[in-house]
Amino acid sequence: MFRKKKIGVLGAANSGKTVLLTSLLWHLEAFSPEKFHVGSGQVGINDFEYDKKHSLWFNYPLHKEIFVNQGGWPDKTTDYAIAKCSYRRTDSIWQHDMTFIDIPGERVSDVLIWTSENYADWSRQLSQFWSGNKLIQHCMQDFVNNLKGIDINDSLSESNIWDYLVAQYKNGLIKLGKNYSPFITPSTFVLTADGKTIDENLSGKEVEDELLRRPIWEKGDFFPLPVEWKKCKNITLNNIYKKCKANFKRYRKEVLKPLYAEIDDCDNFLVCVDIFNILASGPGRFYQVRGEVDNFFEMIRPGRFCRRMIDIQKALNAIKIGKILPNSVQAKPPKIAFVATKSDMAYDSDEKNKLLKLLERLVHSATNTSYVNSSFFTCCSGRSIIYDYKSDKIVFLKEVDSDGEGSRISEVHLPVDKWPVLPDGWKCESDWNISLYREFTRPRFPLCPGYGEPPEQDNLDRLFDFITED
Ligand SMILES: Nc1nc2c(ncn2[C@@H]2O[C@H](COP(=O)(O)OP(=O)(O)OP(=O)(O)O)[C@@H](O)[C@H]2O)c(=O)[nH]1
Ligand SMILES: [Mg+2]
Repeated sequence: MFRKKKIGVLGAANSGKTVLLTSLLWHLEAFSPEKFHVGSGQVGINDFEYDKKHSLWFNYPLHKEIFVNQGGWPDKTTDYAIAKCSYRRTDSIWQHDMTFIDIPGERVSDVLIWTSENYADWSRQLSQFWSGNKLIQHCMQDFVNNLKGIDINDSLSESNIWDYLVAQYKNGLIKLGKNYSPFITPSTFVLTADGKTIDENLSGKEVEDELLRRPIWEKGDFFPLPVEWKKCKNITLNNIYKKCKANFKRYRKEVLKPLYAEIDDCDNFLVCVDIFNILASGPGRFYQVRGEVDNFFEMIRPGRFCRRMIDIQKALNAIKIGKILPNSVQAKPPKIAFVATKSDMAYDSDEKNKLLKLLERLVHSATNTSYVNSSFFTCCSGRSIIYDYKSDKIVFLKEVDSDGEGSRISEVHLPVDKWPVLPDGWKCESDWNISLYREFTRPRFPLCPGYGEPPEQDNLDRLFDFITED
């Protein structure tokens, strides 16, 4: 007898999804009641098994090995991956079968392509989104102006106009990237369908040149266009519209469908948000994450039929009949755990409270429905800093030297007043000083507790309880 659940792990690139999933699986596998409290704290986890049969299985053993043998973090995710495991709990007779879906964060920016009704709807919604924020609008302004300024009586050929618009759209996306707002869609511009990212060793100008050389999507570029182009009498504009529309449809089917079909099929979701990175990036990133959460919420909001079922279930629960129905026929709203990741960087309980408030305020508009069961968490999946109360210093590891025989790592003790303090709320655009938060985004090493032991976690166990319990 078993219970099954499928959980989508979502969030922007670098938000901490893969580390969270790796740490969670590891704590289940090497379960220790002192390090991972399940349920009341008395519950044990046994018989953990990891299933590698799926062709796109999540390479948990490799991620773990990087922690253990290299003292590093897992690699960036370049394609979606499926983590299937089973275990038993000492407080239950069931075998629990859990499936987690890890995705490359870049694809989250494509949620609007997936959720919009068609190409025209996507074009309309995307330009609406751009106009909602000054910075984003500024980045895309040249592209938008050039669309309006295209002279249909000009002698430019269709392919000239096409190339011109592709270049303009790419320039806009590059500007977004430069302004820390990677709302880059179609996302294949920065992470190709076969998983190629931009070479990390390239510098600013080289990255830009490399991006300008790349297509938006290898199989056919597309970008949003005004719906008037569809109906207009000019055959050139009409053809360009048709071409974008056809490529949009194909992109949905070939790039997004496999991944989003998995997400559509999930019971519950973890949405990872890196608040530290948003603070260090500024308003563009803030609006991007909020926009993506809103779009994603629209996607998982139960349809009208399911909402009615949930209402019936709630009425039955109110008269205490609902709970005696078999689990399989109970209609439940999907659960969403919004997670402020990397919470070790909020070094004490006051900072952690602020972190939670920032998360709640960021996603507030999306969570305002009783058809979704949402909850908020701060979580550390792999500690990389410690606050030493005695010396009032922040301690972390730093790579100091590479002498050909491997690198040496030393400890840094930073006075706590040199560590950024979280704000009490989100700043308006003019008061937002990103330089105050730069320290948060410096790469750091995980502090491995002991050879082969799972990384030190905080709240990952509470998160596990929420997302897996019925
Ligand atoms: N301090 C700290 N850093 C973390 C923690 N989790 C992740 N990180 C850092 O965040 C980086 C990105 O984490 P990943 O889990 O790879 O991010 P991701 O969301 O899977 O990113 P993509 O694969 O690009 O979508 C890691 O390389 C670490 O540097 C944490 O709990 N604490
Ligand atoms: Mg990842």
